[in-house]
Amino acid sequence: MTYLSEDTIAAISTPPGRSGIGIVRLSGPAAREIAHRIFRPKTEGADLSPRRATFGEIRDPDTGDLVDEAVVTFFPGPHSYTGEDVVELSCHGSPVVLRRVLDLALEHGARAAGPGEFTLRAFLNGRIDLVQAEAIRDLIEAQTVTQARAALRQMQGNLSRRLRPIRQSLVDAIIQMETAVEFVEDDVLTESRSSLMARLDGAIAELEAIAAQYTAGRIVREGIHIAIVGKPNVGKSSLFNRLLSRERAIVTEIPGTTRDMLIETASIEGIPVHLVDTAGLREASDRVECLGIERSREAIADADLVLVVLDGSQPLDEDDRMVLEATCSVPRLLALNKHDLPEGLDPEAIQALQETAPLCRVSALTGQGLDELRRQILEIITSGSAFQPEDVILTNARHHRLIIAARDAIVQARRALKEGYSEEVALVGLHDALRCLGEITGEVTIEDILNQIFSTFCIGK
Ligand SMILES: Nc1nc2c(ncn2[C@@H]2O[C@H](COP(=O)(O)OP(=O)(O)OP(=O)(O)O)[C@@H](O)[C@H]2O)c(=O)[nH]1
Ligand SMILES: [Mg+2]
Repeated sequence: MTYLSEDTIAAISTPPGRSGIGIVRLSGPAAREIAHRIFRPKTEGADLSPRRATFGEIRDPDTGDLVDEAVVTFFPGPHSYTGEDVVELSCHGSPVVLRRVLDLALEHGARAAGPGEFTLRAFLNGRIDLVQAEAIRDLIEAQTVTQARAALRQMQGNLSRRLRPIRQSLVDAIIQMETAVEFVEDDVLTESRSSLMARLDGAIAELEAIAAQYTAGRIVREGIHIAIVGKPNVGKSSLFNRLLSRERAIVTEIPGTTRDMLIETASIEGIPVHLVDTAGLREASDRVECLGIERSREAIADADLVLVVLDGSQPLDEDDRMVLEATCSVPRLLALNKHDLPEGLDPEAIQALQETAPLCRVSALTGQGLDELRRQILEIITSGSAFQPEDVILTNARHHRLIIAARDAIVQARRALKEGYSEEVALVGLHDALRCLGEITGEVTIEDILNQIFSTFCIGK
């Protein structure tokens, strides 16, 4: 598929702000011509030869003003990022210079690119499918190495490759059934009904296997929220700082130090963990403190996991019991903090606590027990399963929704066949499934089927 865009787009492709190098990118039929107008190679007679870096000057062709010195690379279509002619002008990374170069490109025939438009063109030109386009966005936005790797795997087409045989299998099933509908008298379907069922079962099983990965995939992509809660002064903010490895929150010996919620992201084994430090829970009369406590309760409700902090050097009191009560119905992990001090809880109390949730002894002051705490957090968020972030290919909610919809449609088609409904009913389901899978990668499915039907079957009428 080739999408012929008439206009040439231009944008600054590097982030706003100052840097060593900044890039203005052009894509479209006039990319090279525009570059020629505003850029002169330093070497006499040099030209923008494909995929070669050329050093020279960018000047305003109307006034002759020198704007910057730049290294320019020309990537002729179709073997470029967008599939069109692309020119990259690597300038000095000053926002003023880059804006000026972009303006020159716009004055000489380019149009300002919309968000994602380079990648959109790559998709329209068949350079990448939708999964890969989304993966490029995820890769750029990745906050941990694991996220970046998952995005990279998708960018290289791992999910699309895994879906391809399923789509093919559905297309085969549809062709088999369409033929049966055409030649009712031939009774084609009865013969091959069992092979058809086996095909559908295989597709259902494979889609379920991919969908099952989504829990891990979502964790890798979005991370999890952990609310750190407890009564005042037990060391929540100290633990928050420890897990972040920096002094982010204010810590004092005064109970009620933290008033507002603080959210920061740490990484545990490559999984982004959004930590929420909260105001200590207690019966408070101070208005500001009451508002903070209200937020702490909201944080408990919103969290994927609650880290309940208790002061291990003191016996439990009413406030601790209130905290334990407030978190009894959410996934939680108990941290018995201040383990550097003599233990103040009796063994029965600890035993009783352990029966309600996993418990970890830590010291935010010395860092003791922190590795074990991280390990336990990881175990809870991965539900104890052998979590292999390296294998994750399904991270995107849109893909997950479509895979489930495709699975459901095949299940329905299978039921219709089994219960003896006409083939047309089952065909509707299979076409639905195919459409869902096609939507994931952005491929047009009806054409696929038509092409295949006409190329592989000699109907002869
Ligand atoms: N000995 C010891 N002291 C600690 C430990 N963790 C925190 N503290 C001290 O306990 C006090 C309270 O710590 P914070 O981290 O501010 O406690 P918090 O739970 O955030 O308190 P609020 O924000 O008031 O709810 C400070 O004086 C800390 O230095 C620990 O592991 N051992
Ligand atoms: Mg605090």
